[in-house]
Amino acid sequence: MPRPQKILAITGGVGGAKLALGLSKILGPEQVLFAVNVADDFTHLGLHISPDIDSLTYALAQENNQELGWGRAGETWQFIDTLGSLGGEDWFRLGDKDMALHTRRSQLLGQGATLTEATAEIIQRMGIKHTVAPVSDDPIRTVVQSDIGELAFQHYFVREQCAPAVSGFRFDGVHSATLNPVIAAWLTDCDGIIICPSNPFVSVAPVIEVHGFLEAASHIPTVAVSPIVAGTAIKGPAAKMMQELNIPASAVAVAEHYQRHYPGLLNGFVIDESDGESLDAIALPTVATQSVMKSLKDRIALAERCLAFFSELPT
Ligand code: FO1
Repeated sequence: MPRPQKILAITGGVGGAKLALGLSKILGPEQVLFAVNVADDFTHLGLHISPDIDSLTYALAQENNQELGWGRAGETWQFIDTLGSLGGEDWFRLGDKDMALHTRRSQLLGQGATLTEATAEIIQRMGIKHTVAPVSDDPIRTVVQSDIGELAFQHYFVREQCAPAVSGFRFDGVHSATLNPVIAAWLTDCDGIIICPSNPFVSVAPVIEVHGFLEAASHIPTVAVSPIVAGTAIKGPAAKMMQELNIPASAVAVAEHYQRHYPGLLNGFVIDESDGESLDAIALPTVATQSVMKSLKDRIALAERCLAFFSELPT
């Protein structure tokens, strides 16, 4: 297959955003569009929070908080600490700078803007040239089924610190949500899809399960990057979730998950060089490369490797 000229990159949280930054450094806004999960979104303290859009926005602006692994760089916490001292909810740590973004987004939505429009306004103000497209403007919300009952995603992830054992997930609204027309239009003439190393169960699933996505993507070469490296997730609870779902926490099992649940979607799979011995166990064209991204150079190198991989895929 030829090296693609126009890419759709699917991203969830922080891991996906790292590769997205690498892609943004080698592909212009006409060459890559970012399709982002919105199922982690929730309304909190009266504000619309879109954690995965936020992670991507801060990553593309190179304003992400590297110490915390989420949120904005150079953050202060006066608001949330003061709120806590007044008896308010402070388990979801909203930094002072971050609060400005959520306030602005919520204001724009309140004035009638779509999430796509509100995101476009904010990222343009932050100097980002690429398009960050929520997979849908309609609400999609992940419900985590766990040993302590059903939990809204942020309640599971942040409030409960991913401690409950998961037994399944539900994406409320995913089947009635309309695929973002910006993404639908991009899919008509893009020639490659990269699924960034995001959690396949709770970050990628609620993107690709939006009505019309898989059909529109069916003719487009698609490559996924494993978020599981050497049996663990670089960030987040993917490996823990897999164990609780009785799936081995391995890159091989991630590939099998995609093949079983979305047959025909993947044309290629990217694993970390440390999992190189698994190459023969994956029933897809697979490449092993350095996929752990510590520096900007690593992010760009993985982006380059993913793009080059398309031309190694059988036609
Ligand atoms: N993650 C945390 O672990 N603790 C937090 O207090 C927290 C606050 C937060 C605020 C805004 C935002 O956009 C994201 C935030 N995150 C926090 C990260 C986020 O909830 C998760 O990383 C994603 O939902 C998983 O993709």
